[in-house]
Amino acid sequence: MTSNKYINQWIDEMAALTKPEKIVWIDGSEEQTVALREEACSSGELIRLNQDLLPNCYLHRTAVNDVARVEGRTFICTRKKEDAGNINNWMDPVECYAKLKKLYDGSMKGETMYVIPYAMGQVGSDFAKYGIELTDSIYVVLNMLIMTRAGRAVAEAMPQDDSFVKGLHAKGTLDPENRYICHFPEDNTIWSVNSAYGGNVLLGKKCFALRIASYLGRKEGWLAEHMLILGLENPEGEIKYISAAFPSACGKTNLAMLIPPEYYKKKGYKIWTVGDDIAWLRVKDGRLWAINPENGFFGVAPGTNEHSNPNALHTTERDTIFTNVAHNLDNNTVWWEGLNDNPPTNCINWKGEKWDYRKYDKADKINTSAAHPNSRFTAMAKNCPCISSEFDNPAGVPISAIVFGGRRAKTAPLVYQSFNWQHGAFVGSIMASETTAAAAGALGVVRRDPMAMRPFVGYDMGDYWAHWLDMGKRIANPPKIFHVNWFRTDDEGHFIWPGFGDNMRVLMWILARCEGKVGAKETAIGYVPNPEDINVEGLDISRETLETLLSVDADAWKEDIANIKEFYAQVGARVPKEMYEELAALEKRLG
Ligand code: OXD
Ligand code: MN
Repeated sequence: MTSNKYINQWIDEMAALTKPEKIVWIDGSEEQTVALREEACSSGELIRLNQDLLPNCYLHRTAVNDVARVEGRTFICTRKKEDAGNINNWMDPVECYAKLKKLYDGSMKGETMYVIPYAMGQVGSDFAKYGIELTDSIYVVLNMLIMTRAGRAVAEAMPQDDSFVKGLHAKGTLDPENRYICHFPEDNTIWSVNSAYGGNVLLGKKCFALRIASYLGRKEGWLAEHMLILGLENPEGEIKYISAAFPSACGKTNLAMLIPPEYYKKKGYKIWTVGDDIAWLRVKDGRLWAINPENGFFGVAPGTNEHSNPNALHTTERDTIFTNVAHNLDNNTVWWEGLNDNPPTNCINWKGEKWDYRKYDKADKINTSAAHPNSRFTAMAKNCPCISSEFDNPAGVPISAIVFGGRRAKTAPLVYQSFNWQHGAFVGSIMASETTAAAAGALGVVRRDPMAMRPFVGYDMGDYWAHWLDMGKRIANPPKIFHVNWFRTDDEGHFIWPGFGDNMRVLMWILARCEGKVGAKETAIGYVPNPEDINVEGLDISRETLETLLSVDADAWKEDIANIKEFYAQVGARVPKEMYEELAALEKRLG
């Protein structure tokens, strides 16, 4: 499909290693895609769902021990260890290639190796980057056809050089002890073996669009971030764009697809989704412009419902691959916890076993829930009812505000604004959140997750912060930087902010601040809204609760500072001095 000698030579080498029976190029045609779906349904890899209720929708189950990203088995393989930094796992590239070659050797014997040419970003745009994923999994092919722009047109548009990102995936034996997700940023290469879970094997997403792209972004002067992008349209038809970084499974998809509260809806306000997970940001005409390099959504299913995110729900009603959700045998559809209050009685759970809803125990979700807590939908952006008209615009959208956020029961107020870009980058660097099911490991533990990029920076974290500081110097009109926390609780652990659509009230304050239309209270941590400036019309919330939501507890912050210092020490020698200056200034302001 290509005359690019670098691509053909690399495919030959990888085929000599993995020894597939045949090699098939993915052309992106409907005919080939239909045939692959057929094959996956015959082998049991996919289950065809009720085509009247869920046209062109399928269900897939991964192995029980292969249901989330595995950060402990994810490596950045730079020649010098210090270039990967202390936060990433590191392996010497020579050692890593040798180790993984043994695992790949003959791993595709008797199987087909699929060659997927794909683009992150609009083909032909300044932002676009190209990759090829080789895989022995039809599930991966069908997901990549949703999540990226893939096929013949991309192969033909790829430059005639070796700048493409070389991705090799083999299911192998799915042995968790030999599972590796390895990145070689100096070689534009990604090797993934012994997994079939999306975040580990859809190589265009986390591996390329964040880890490799963040490395390229530093080299080339742009940013690859774990951010949603949304447009907020006012009744005059003017649209302002916001990008926001929250850790995995903290509601990026919900915020990106938010439905405005009645009060704003009636006035004509609208939200448009440009992206729900990844933003690539470049400086142009003195502003920061963003694209979503993806073509679909790989969203968390549990909790998605008609109230929390009707737009996501409707996006998944056609052309969707569901992974590890429950199978309702009564009507051959899908179900997950939080979809509605009617758990199916004739149901197969995410493990493929008969499921009894009466045994569900919130304290042991993994073993008793119908859907895995990290079960997913892979759905097409173009099917989203609120997809932005700018989604496909190769120029991207200009960003007015950058929002950081985490899941914090205490400490962080509902919203605050940083004093300037440098302070904003500092606010990003000290982000923290309680862990979720998107990554393997303990849940609900507070961990520092700078810019929501802890698992995704393809180089040293200190260098990454320095790159943020540099970027700020290059933008004449930089976006204002904010921090939000939708997850504050009372002493009994109940959320005190309604969240979901009502988060729009906070976005309105953020945009009003960007336009200099509203005041704020200056506190030790930044500018916090005066309670009367958050519009709560139609909300049942007391003034006292609002004051609690906006309060800054100096003692809690002082405790946090000790933890931040430990984290900075762990990041190590390359933490920019500006970050330490900001930390010292914060400490001083707290008194
Ligand atoms: C994701 C994640 O899948 O962050 O987006 O884990
Ligand atoms: Mn994500």
